[in-house]
Amino acid sequence: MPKKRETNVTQGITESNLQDVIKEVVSNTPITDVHTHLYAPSFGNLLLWGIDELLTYHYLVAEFFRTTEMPYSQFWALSKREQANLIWQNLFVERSPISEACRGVITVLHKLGLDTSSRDLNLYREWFQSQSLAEHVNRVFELANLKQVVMTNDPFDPVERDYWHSSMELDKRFLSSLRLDVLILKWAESVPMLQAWGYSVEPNLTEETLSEVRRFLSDWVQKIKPIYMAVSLPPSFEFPEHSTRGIILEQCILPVARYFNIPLALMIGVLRGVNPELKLAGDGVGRAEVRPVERLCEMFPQNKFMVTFLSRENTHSACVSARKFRNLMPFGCWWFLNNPSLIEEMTAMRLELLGTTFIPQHSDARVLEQVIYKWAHTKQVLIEVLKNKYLGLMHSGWKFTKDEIQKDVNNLLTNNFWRFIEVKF
Ligand code: HDL
Ligand code: ZN
Repeated sequence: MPKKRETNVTQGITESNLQDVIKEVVSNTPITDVHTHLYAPSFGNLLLWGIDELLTYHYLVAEFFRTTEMPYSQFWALSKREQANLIWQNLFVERSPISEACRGVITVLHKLGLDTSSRDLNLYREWFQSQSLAEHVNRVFELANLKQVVMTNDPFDPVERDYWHSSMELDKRFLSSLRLDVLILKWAESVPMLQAWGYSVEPNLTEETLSEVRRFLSDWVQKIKPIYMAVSLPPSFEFPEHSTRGIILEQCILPVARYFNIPLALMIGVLRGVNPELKLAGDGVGRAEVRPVERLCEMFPQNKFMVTFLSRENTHSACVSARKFRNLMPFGCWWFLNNPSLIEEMTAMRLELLGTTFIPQHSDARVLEQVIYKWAHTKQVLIEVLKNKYLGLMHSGWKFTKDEIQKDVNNLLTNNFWRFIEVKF
């Protein structure tokens, strides 16, 4: 008979203080933000920050155009400040800022200690302009309780490439990832660039070309030391597929990822340019198939796949697939799913099907201060969903400690990711 556990093992966790205990643990657990579009300060203007960048976030641009007949070209011809003024007027003054992207700006201003009741945009501008970037980055990381963020690094971006070829000192809180959308989805555009960089590739995927693409990937893995490689894929993604993307994925990306034991993050379901007039704000979503991901996991058991789908309809089958393959790590509530109502549904579903063995969220932040609201809003939901699960255990007589809650939350907010990075199947 197992020794009866001491009744004081719950260290006084009761139904009435459970929420407070979980709130304290979640609020105080440092986070690894596994996918962002932020850049370390050494990347200069590539790091976007401040109120005008927050207001011209492409999510808000899309919402702005629902409130105006203004021709797209007229808006795009304006300065960022003029665009921000219009967005502030239409979405924050003439209407309550209730959308997730609007409310996020208000959360950021409030958490930074600014008076949101003043609604004085120029006062906010003066405050941001008076900040030193180094101190501001520290303050933002502290407010969001971030340990590290993973950048999205594109070797085909001419501006970013130059930074990687300079002798810049990288802030250790900013980890790199190797983003390969151009290679896999725009092969024809990649060829001349690869040739200019000294890789003897040709449009046909000959053995020589595939070997040179592998050399290119290895060179960049050694140059930027990415924590993972990543590609975004359309809803039509199939695998195996006798196509340029299918062959480059199977013959180049997967072998190099295996050799360096780094995961491949698959971000599936984006329809690029549904409305090109909206530029970055013009992408849409489509329901994808999950079977191709299962085939990848089965055919390449030594590869590690982080996966996030853009369509809500894919969430459940992705959880079931993750139950079948330990080399599949679901992550985040991506983009159009990064809204409290959907974060709640997805996180409850994932906890019920996967326990604490997944990565519940990434911010996808493009502007530095967005990590403040994206994590604050997520943590509010995570606390509520976790409370319900622990309450269910409590009602069945299960005893647990604050340390055990802390271990679970450490796994969810950082350790699952790092264990997946380090594990070798
Ligand atoms: O492809 C991606 O990584 C997406 O996250 C896009 O960058 C998208 O524009 C975005 O910012 N979503 O939040
Ligand atoms: Zn992204």
